[in-house]
Amino acid sequence: MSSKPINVEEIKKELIAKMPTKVARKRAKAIVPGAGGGEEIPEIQANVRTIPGIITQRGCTYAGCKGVVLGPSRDIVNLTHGPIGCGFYSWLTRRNETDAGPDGDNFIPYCFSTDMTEHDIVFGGMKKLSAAIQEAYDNFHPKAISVFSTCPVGLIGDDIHAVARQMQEKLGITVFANSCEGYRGVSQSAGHHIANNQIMKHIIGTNDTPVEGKYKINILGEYNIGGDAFEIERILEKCGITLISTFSGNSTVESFRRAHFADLNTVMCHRSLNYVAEMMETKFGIPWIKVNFIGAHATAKSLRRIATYFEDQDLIDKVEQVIAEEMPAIEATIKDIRPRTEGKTAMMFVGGSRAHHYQELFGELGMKVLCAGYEFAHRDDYEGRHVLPKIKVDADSRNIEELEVEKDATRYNPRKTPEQLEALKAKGVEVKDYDGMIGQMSKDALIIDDISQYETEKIIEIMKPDIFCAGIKEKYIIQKMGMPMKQLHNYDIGGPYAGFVGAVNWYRDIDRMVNSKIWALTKAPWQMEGPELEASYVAE
Ligand code: CFM
Repeated sequence: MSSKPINVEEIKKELIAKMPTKVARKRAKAIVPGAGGGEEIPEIQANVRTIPGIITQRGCTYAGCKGVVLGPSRDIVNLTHGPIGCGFYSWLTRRNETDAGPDGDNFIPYCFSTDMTEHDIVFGGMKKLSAAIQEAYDNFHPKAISVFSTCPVGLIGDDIHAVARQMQEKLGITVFANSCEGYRGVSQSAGHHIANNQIMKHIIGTNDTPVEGKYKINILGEYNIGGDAFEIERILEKCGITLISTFSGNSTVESFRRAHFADLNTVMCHRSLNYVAEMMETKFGIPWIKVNFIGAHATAKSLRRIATYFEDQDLIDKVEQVIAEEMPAIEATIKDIRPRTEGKTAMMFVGGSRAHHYQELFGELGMKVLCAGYEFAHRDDYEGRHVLPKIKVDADSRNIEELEVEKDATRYNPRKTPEQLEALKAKGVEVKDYDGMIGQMSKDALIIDDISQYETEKIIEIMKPDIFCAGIKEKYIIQKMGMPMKQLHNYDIGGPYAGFVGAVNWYRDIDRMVNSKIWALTKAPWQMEGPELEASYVAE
């Protein structure tokens, strides 16, 4: 447990001290202190290219488009146009759970790929793509097929959109393509934007069969990792709130088509889905609010915000009743566990929203987050959305299409008047806003964007947290340093961690991890005394 006073400026200096001058200058811009005490929020460098040669945590644009946003939909055939590795390594690795539902459609267990080879690179892969779409259709009769391009497809120039159009005409189902070559943006974040654009263009609002329900919402940016969305669904159902669609954990194409009937969009992961929230507001008049179902108190707060938005006493009462029912189990677990976790410290470097969301859960255990950062978030996820007008649009961002969305001629229906929105703001329900992470971290905490492997090792050495949260690429290096490591992308084998049930799971898992003595006992072979292990091959 680190109890010495933390001088963040000194730590920052030490972190970059050994870097070449130019690299150190660039990295310094991505490392800032927190501003949770009302200090001025510092500007952080984010969403810019990783310096070549640095080992980054980031993934590619294809990963963000196929793996993250569209992949978790259960009844769209998501077809990778590319070499088999791209499809294979993005297959079943994200723990986005699904439940086939009454219709029985669930294509998640399948890996769809055109298996591009050298021959296709030389002669073009469009025929192969048409054949693959046809084959997928013949075998599964899906309601929609979505195609994803990989790096070589962009390089040879296959017109995947033309193929999608032809096949849509031929098959009479929705077929669309995503130009999400891995190199197209600086990270997976670009892929989110591309997927959002295509969902907006091709699916949302294409079925006008009304949805029944008094309080109708969508959840944007919830991917059902480890069953998180199932727990959120349980709670919403208990409150009597109708969830039309979740973008995109365990989602169906039909739920997307009718998403425009929601009276409120709730945004979980601001980074990956804020584009859809904005576009749906412009097109259909549906306001959005930021929610966080990670943490018991955060969940309660989010439910109260939803109820306040609907301005309906029945719903407000029902939500209070549900919170009152769920909280005793939370409080009992915290009472048992907190004495063992109080004062312990953590670090989190993950994605574009969890490094922020999970701070609530650590707070509930009395733990302090010493240091946190995103892999690929933008400045608004760090500094808050008020910074949006100041963000410079660079060449890499310009490379991603900005959809021009207009009010829908027949479906636009503003759910709230500007006066009602103002009144909600006075009640603490900020519509279309997100404060970001920096303003919620203390001034003796550090925020680091796109942390490198070197900086990871260094910051652990300097600050010695009790637990480190990141992903599979970091896991074993950190464990070898004698530190418990929690994967916050796939939750290892744990979860759900969302909602009330999830919070209890989290308290228990973190308790076990930070209080286990095993990590302090691990030593590399060369640190151990005694004879080295020897082995030899025995041939029969
Ligand atoms: Fe949003 Fe995600 Fe995240 Fe993300 Fe991701 Fe993920 Fe993530 Mo891994 S959509 S930004 S691209 S919350 S896959 S479910 S855990 S990096 S923090």
